[in-house]
Amino acid sequence: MDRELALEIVRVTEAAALASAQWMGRGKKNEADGAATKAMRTMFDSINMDGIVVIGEGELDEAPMLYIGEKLGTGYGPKVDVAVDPLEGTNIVAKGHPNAMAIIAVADKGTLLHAPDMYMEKIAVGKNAAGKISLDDPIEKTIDIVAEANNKRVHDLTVIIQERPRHDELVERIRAKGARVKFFGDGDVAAAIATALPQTGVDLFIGTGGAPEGVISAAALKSLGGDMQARLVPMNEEEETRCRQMGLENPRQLLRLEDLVKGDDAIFAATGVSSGELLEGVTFLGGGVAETHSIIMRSKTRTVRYIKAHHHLDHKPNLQMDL
Ligand code: VTB
Ligand code: MG
Ligand code: MG
Repeated sequence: MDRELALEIVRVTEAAALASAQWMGRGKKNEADGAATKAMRTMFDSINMDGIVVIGEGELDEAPMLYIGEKLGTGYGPKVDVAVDPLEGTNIVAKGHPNAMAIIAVADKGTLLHAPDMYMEKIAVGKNAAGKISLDDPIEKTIDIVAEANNKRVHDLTVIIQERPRHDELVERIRAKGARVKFFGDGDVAAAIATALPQTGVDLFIGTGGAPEGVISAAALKSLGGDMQARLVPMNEEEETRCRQMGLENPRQLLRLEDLVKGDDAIFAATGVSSGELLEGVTFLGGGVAETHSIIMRSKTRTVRYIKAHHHLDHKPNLQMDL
């Protein structure tokens, strides 16, 4: 992949964030999601790459844009797999809550796991604990390993987990072990990434969330030197069949970071829609100007860039709101 691609990709997440932020607080999650998807789709057309969506907004028959299998880019340039979540946190935006982002991961063709839209168990840590964790370990053992790796007392360890009844037992065990639990409502990509950024104070991410978000998080963790493991959780026969159709012979196999994102050339870009763990959201500054905050990283060089941009919305006809 060309290194310029990373900076091109951030223009796409910026556009999606700007479009969906205009729907913040209006109680309309589908409109917020639709605006992000449309803006992302439009911007992709101008990028020199020969891309194919491997994680997207669904299949052709259910999603008009950014569906799995859709070709993206001009067709010239690097052959890449593209994973998108145009708006990670549609409910968040509808309600004006924190932590929504527009996200893309791009990697060499054939290197991103093709994950169906279903649940996935996940665990993520930063670089100190990389290579030391296993999803198969009991949570108590994992906490000891991460505490030692991060040179903290168990008492000071922060485990980030999505607030859902399915995690009740896990939460009880984490607290009984003596660690601290930080809940989030939606948006587990930001939560997984937080473990690899020491300034967040988050040490361990664990729990069951979306499989697409899992693969996207893995691209970021690879760039940050962190680690992640996962396991798909098929809920019925249909989901099992879908896993097999996507090339996973054993749908319940343990997926290591290398199984989620192969090789060492993945790009991750995200722009904040509402402020959260990782990024500030879109701010409308007045005078038709909006500020965005993005993060872009590439696993090959491990460079992490934060980009703050001012956009003059009246000069961007694509981003006018269709209210
Ligand atoms: C997660 C999270 C998403 O869905 O994947 C989660 O990253 C899955 O769990 O932001 P639920 O079905 O319980 O929500 C979201 O919260 C929403 O897409
Ligand atoms: Mg989404
Ligand atoms: Mg999502």
